[in-house]
Amino acid sequence: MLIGELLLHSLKAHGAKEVFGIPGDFALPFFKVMEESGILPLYTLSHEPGVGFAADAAARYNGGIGVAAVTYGAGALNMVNAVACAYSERSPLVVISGAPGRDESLNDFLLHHQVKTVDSQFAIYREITCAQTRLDDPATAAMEIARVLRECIQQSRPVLIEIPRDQVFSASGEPTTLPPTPYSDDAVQNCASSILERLQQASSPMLLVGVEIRRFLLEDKVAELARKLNLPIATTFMGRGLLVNSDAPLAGTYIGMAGDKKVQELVENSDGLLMLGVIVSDTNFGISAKRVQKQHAIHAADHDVKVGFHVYHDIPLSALLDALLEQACKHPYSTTPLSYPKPECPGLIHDDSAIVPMDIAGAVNDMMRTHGTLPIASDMGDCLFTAMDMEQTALTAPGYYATMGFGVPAGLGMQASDGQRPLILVGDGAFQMTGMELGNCSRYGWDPIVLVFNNASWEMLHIFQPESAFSHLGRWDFASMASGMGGDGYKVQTRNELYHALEQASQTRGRFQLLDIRIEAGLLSPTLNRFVTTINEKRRQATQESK
Ligand code: S1T
Ligand code: MG
Repeated sequence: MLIGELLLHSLKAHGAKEVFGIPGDFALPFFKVMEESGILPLYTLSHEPGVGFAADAAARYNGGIGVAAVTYGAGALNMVNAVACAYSERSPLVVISGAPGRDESLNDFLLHHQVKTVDSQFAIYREITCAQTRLDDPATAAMEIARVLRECIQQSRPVLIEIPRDQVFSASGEPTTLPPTPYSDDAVQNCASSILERLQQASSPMLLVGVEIRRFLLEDKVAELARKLNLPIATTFMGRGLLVNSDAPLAGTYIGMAGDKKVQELVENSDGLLMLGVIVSDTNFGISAKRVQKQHAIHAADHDVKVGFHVYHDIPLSALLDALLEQACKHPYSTTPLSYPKPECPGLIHDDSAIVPMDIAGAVNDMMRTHGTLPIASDMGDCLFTAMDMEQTALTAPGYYATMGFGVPAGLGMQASDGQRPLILVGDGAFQMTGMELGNCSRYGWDPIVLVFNNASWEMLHIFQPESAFSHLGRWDFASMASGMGGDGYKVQTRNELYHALEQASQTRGRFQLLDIRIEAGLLSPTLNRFVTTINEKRRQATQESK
């Protein structure tokens, strides 16, 4: 088997369903193998950040690995931000990069796309991937690929595989997979029993869950644990959309002071809070990390479990859940089943008023109630905070790393990976970054519904520093751009227009539908409003304390 084919078969054996990419001369041979072998479908996009975001979102959405194939230097380095996002938000993204041929890199000529040395790209990627390899030896290629892909899956983080252009057609071994890294079952059992003991002693125990439970395909087990122990569950901001299709007692989304008051009280007053797969960060906790009662919190994430002052290392989350489920049967828990009513999701008032962000949530809720739920891909910006008032559905968003430019390509990645039409939420600033990727929809038959929150502003910056004029973006006519890119555009200025455009968009299949929703600058969603108030209050307190 050729190294190029070996790589594709290995990716497929590890769960990859497709490849997103942009070729270059260092990657042409590998792209030739991809196209001609048909082992995995290839979707080319327009700009490498979009390639990275699409592959990352496909992985997040399906709970498998995502693959981004790019050229050496200009390609791979153009994707650094997207890979960094995947690293920090624990998404298993495989980056395949072309590379100079083995012999080319030995002579003294500088090669195009080379930064400092031939290895500069590899060194840069070391910081944003959990494992790396260069396939420059056909004899070890199969094992090297297996080693790196195992790390990608186990750590749920990006990896880099460089394939020198003169090695793609070398003969190599057969694809292989490696068994999971061993761990101590005694440590897992011991950890599980001390967690259960703490939960049992607590008067108000509960679960707070984050993205790792999706990354490691553990949603069903978490739901079962919650039912067995009769514990309420809240998700984090990043984890919103988890467990929506389960019968677990979901209390809502925890975003500290920025979120629902009842959920906030439940989480912050819990004296036995089991956090599973949660990224503890400022955005994720609505700047309330300290409010979660640390001495009572049990935190399992990134292969570590903190129980009080004790830390267990090398505990895979899936093994921990198995042990918890097994031992939970022996513990007596209350049997009155908990249930939380689904929060009332507001609808849209139909009149000729100008639009505020909350109206968009209302219109989406009505649309989903009429036409069925769609998975959501959201960018960073008020669109993501507005999504907190939308019906709970699968949601993919950079809630922690907070990069812009994610939403549009993420939606395309989701539709490529399972065919379902997504709803894309994006601000005008973020649309300016990667919105052009929509031009690729017609080639592949993708037809997302795209809601552009067009407030003519980098509003999330403007609210923190209103005196600066540089946040005013001017009003772009995104609706008119749509037809040039093969979609349909709607300029939407009133609630009635919003309703009609969304109806029309829902009923039109086969072309992307873009609603250019005009919002007066300065109008925020209720969640972002609370988020900003909380941050400003914190800053004010910090300045007073330092005086
Ligand atoms: N560049 C990138 C790639 N990501 C970022 N998050 C930023 C810059 C900083 C930044 C924000 S929020 C924001 C910027 C520029 C403005 C977003 O504007 P828009 O998309 O129009 O949304 P909205 O008007 O709703 O704010 C981060 C979070 O600091
Ligand atoms: Mg904006």
